[in-house]
Amino acid sequence: MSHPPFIIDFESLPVGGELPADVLAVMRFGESGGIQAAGLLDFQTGLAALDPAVPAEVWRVRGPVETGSSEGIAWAESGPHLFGSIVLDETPGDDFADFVQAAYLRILRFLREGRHPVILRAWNYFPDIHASGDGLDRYQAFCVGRYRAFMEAGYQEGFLPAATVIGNDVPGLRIAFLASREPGEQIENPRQVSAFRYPQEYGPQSPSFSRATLGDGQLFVSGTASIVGHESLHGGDVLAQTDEILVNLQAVLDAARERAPIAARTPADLDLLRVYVRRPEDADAVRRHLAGRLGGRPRTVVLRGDICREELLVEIETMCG
Ligand code: 3EB
Repeated sequence: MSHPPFIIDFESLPVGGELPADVLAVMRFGESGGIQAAGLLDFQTGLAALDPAVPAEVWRVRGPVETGSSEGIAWAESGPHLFGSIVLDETPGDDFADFVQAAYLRILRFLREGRHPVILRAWNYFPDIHASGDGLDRYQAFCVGRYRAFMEAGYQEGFLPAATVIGNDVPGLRIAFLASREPGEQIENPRQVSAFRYPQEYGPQSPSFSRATLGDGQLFVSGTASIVGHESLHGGDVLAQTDEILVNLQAVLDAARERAPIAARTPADLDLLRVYVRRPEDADAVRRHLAGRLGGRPRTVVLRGDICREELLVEIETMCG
């Protein structure tokens, strides 16, 4: 495989400062969650980093980076990749499905007009994910809006991005995405029902994401939870859920390695894990558990976030070359 396109580090860049010229993306952790307070390319996740506090994930590239903003979307592009983000304030009374649909249509239209028309990977963060309105919780409404936008933009079931949807504790809908020139290859997990085929008991519109995408030699693995088939397992037991997730990550790596020469054979070979825990007090135990199972290799950031089903206490995502 060619050299990795991204060099990702946990760094503390000064907030509000000019970003170094080789930075493609910054995912800033912490609950300040300003509306792009630290500059357009500095994506504020609004998620607190726990055990220990990691200030930010910084993605650097080798080639030149061109940056700009249009229609509220901040973007940076380099070679085959465009990293973009948008933070939108909700107005009380907004229909959340409509709000999400409009946000995604804005992104998809922007991409269609440029050189990187396809989303490989998306991160979606917003507050009150379990709150209900009109019989749907906000995650279910999110799935309705996202689906409508994807269908309107011509995304088919076999070309869905890898994704994460996590609840945070700050206002605003925050979407970050990595787009590419060519569609990625969608990878599903044979242990899990594809999310876009989930039965209706989880919501009227099944979630439009793939378990992973392969694009430009990289594997982008979606937020992965303790779900087998379509059911949540090990309710209440965060460490058993963590172990089930490791089995799911192994299954996704196995499926991806049938299609491309991914370097990581097992989760222990991964370089970077992003872990979301519902309860801050679980952070330390989950981190120690992962270190025990995986050894010291994967650098791990543990973030406080709500996973989209209430019984799920932990979710893990990764990417690798
Ligand atoms: C799951 O597997 C857990 O709706 O985009 C994980 C990653 C989850 C992405 C999404 C949802 C999404 O169903 C939840």
